[in-house]
Amino acid sequence: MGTPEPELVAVAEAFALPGPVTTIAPLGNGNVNDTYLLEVHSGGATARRYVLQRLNTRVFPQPELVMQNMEALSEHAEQHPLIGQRWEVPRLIANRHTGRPWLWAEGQFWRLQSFIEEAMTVEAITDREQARQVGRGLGLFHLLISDLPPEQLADTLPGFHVTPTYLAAYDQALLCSPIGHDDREQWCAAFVEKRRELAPVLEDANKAGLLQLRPIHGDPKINNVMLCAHTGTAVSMVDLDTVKPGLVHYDIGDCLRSACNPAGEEACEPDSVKFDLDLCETLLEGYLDAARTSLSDTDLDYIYVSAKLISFELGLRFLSDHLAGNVYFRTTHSNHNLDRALVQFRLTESIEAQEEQIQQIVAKLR
Ligand code: GN1
Ligand code: MG
Repeated sequence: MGTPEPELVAVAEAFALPGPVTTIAPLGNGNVNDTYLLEVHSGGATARRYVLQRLNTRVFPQPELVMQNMEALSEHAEQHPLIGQRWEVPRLIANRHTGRPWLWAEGQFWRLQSFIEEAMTVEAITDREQARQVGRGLGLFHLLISDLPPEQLADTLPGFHVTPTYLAAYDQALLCSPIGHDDREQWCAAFVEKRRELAPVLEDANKAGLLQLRPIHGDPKINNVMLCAHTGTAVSMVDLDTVKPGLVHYDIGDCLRSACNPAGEEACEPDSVKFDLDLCETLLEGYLDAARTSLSDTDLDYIYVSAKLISFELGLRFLSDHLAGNVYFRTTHSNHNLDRALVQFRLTESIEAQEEQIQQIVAKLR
């Protein structure tokens, strides 16, 4: 590995590190923030590792609020540990000048967190046991935050996972950039038109008092669950930017749509996208083993529709961003967001086609 970029080193060394930075390398493949893994020489035989992130302030215009939520979560986790199992919450490292866990430098917002050691993430599930652990990880996380008082959590991203707001944003995008002659755009637009009534299903259930707001993770996709490198058990959930009050169904749905699509979000061939029932069953077993006590029977009634809804919602978000000129999600090639929208809509179709089987799985786990 070459010499780490001096600008990044200067940013990292503004935080209270135990020694000099030796390496910095890009980490993961987030669509919003920039993430780096850094190694620090602390005098011992092994280097200490940290995660440095530049927050996307176009997405999170008030990044201090994001950090405030993360501090509230860390304090809460310290006071309510998950006794008897390995579970870690990334530690926030203080800015050595201000004492706060962030740095503003040249208009950019940075934070540094401890790296969860001896753990790994997967981009696609390779066996059912992993699905169980991904579900169990989300269940444990929900258990951990279930008694975190919602008033301690700011709304860092208003409208995030309120599906009707994405439909409104899509309509807005259409006004500025109408669908043209592109077959794939036309297919997506027709797909959305047929499902307008799906968008408010969870919000309506909340308004009717059937579902309640509580703290959620907001982005529990498969690679945000860390698995122990030795035993494969879930040991942490990372990417805590979107922890805020919401409907747990958006989390359960998001975890299912991400983990039960073995072709992945970036599948090149939309025909390869399929919602896998075995993975769904095992993931829900793992989730409910950990979190069943925090769910009502009505909550369970909404599991099927939440998987379908969040796949539709993410497809809608990708499609809107495609129409708006790719201003939100990072893209690497032209039509990238259109490709991603197609994958999520194909996944939505696959979930719809298997409604009966998914409902049977939920019924069996009640
Ligand atoms: C974004 O940046 P990343 O990859 O953690 C997005 C999620 C989407 C996800 C899809 C704040 O998450 O909502 O589900 O992409 N995060 C935000 O890959 O919009
Ligand atoms: Mg995220």
